[in-house]
Amino acid sequence: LQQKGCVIWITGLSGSGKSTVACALTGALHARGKLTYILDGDNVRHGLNRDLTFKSEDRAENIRRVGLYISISKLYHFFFFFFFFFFFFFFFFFFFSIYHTYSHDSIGEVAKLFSDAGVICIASVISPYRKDRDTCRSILPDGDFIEVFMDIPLCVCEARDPKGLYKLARAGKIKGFTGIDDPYEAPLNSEIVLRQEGEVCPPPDIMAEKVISYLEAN
Ligand code: GGZ
Repeated sequence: LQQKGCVIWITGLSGSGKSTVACALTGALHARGKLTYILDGDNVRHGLNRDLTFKSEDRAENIRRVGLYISISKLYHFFFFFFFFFFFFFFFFFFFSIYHTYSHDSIGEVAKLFSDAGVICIASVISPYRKDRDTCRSILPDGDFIEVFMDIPLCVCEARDPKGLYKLARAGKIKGFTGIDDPYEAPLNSEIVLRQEGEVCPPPDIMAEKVISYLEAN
């Protein structure tokens, strides 16, 4: 079984549905026998990037690390995935413990272990700054970075407000919240734009199918 790895980078405001689409997409890809891995901003920030805040330099570092982490996911042969899988966990925890003590470079060391992995990696991160997204694009071979823009208006995201964060941001209890008092630089040339149709947002599985159609066509 072979598959080619790539990165599906889902960017958009908090509450735009990035994680939901990532889950729907991963389900649809699994149903087609594909191997995927989700890197969700909110989750990564509880682990790998728990030392980072939402200041612009930390957001850049958050994206850089996710991008690095992704660049390691290029296993072209499924067989090798299983081979590296066990070594990954061993080396990941080993290097990651050193990483915390010494420097960011150890992540790059772990990255090497994965450099030939062929996983379809789905990153669902706000990634509000264009230059940070472009940096991630630049470290991958042409065509392997597929940017998906969740083009959902701020007012819709704010009305959803699933975690009540917009409310806190409006009340000044969260500073530097994307879309409120911190910018979101919308992509200019995303491979895929997912948006509302009129007043209605398509269901996540329909959005996921749009991404899959792109993958099949490309
Ligand atoms: C934006 C914030 C903030 C601020 C906490 N600004 O939608 P969520 O709630 O569940 O997931 C968001 C998550 C943002 O993590 P990312 O790694 O995707 O952000 S970035 O790409 O900008 O580094 C959001 C919550 O954390 N959250 N404070 N100030 N989102």
